[in-house]
Amino acid sequence: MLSDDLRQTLFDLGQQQLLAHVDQLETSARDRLATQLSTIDWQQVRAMRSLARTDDPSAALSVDAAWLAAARTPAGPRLRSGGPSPAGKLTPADATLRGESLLASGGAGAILVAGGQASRLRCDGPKGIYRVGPVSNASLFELLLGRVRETGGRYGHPVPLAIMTSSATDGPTRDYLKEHNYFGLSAEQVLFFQQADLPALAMGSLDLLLDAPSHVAVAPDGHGGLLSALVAAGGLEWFADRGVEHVASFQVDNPLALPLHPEFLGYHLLADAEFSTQVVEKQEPAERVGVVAEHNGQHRVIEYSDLSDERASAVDPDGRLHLRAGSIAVHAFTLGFLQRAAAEPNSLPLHLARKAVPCLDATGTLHRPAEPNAFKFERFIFDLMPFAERVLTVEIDAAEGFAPLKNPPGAAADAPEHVQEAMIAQARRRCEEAGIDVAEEIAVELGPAIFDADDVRAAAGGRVVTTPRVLTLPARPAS
Ligand code: UD2
Repeated sequence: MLSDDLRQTLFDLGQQQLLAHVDQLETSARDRLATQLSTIDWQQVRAMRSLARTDDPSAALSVDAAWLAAARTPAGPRLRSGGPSPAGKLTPADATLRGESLLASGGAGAILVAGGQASRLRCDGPKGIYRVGPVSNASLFELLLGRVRETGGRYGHPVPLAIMTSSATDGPTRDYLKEHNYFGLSAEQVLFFQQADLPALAMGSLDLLLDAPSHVAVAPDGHGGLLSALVAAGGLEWFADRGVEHVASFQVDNPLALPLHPEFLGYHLLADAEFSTQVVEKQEPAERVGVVAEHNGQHRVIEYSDLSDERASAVDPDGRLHLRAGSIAVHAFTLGFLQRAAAEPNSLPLHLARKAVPCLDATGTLHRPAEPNAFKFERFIFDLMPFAERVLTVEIDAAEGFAPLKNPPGAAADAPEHVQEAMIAQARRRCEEAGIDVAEEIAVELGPAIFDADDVRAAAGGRVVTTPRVLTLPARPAS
């Protein structure tokens, strides 16, 4: 039922076009539309319209030009080499010990950001069900959940995992993971929570759009939506009840992600950081990763689309990019920081992007525009950085921890074949380090239980690998 209040709100905002087809709808469709309209935060829509009126992509940044001009790449330790941090020089051995004891005590949890669909890969459904294992043909979910499971097994304590879905991926993700028994995680170890949607606004009129007679065109509210969605689902208490004090978040599109790497977690602990983040050295100005920048003790991620060409291409005297700490969206937070940030009303500003959004015209015909016709709005979790007391960047080797799957087969970059090459190359390096010969052109893949050279040797079961193999060990039971 469309309430009088709702009709009045639509009238006040000049949005009666959303009811253009309501008289032709069956009761159930009309109810669906009424329910969707009643969940829209109209106060927020007003704020979105003001932001869109400025049409300034950097409006959300609230970084003044002087800050950005003075900003530099923060110094931080590098995985396997140690280095500087707010706590002084850190060694890999110290960090690893600290991280291992956190994992062994059950103090670490994880958040998998999986609200995205596989549409850019030209597939239906959640991105996490896309199969990318070069030998195993395992899906992203299987690879990533397998690693969480085995990390728990290795350190003797299951790692609680919260999985963020969106309206488009929630049902299929739950069904898929249930059908596969959560890839060996226990059902109690997994919490699903769904991020919110935000309506798109037509460029020009700033009106909301319908993409069906009974449905307003909406899109997920960005990975920054994880904070409010996690709070709404009781996720902070869920982690706290399980003894978690630090959570690491990672994206479903990166099968090499190392959110629970003990050395990473150890640096985070030793630096007493509230927010730690993994970075890879950005080599080319055009690479599509945000950069972590620091000035006057404040850290921020500047998204690639918000960085001017001039600033993105500035180089240091040694020829490296001046802003080169490429953000790969693997973060560690203290639970206390997330609790504090959740109480801060404006901690996550809206960013806007121009997108081509399918919509109905006045006659009710669906159009699929080729060019951007609307603004979409998102929040970015890394915007919490300026609120953290201590931020640490930990540099990792991209070949070891970053192989994002963004584009369909055949694309120039970040396509499944590139991800598979990266996984095979990593497995071949691990074999070489363990003294195992892998025949030329043979594809090998590391199973989720392979952590070190001893594991590689045990899994290989000999000195030479001559046929394509997934190097596996029997699953370790989490105690
Ligand atoms: C993101 C980062 C970029 C870099 C890159 C690394 C942002 C804004 N940009 O770029 O700086 O770190 O990733 O791969 O973070 N997702 C959701 N809900 C949403 C939006 C995204 O769950 O509302 C998930 C999505 O499933 C995917 C991930 O977040 O796994 C990244 O999303 P994307 O592919 O849109 O981000 P991209 O490549 O523009």
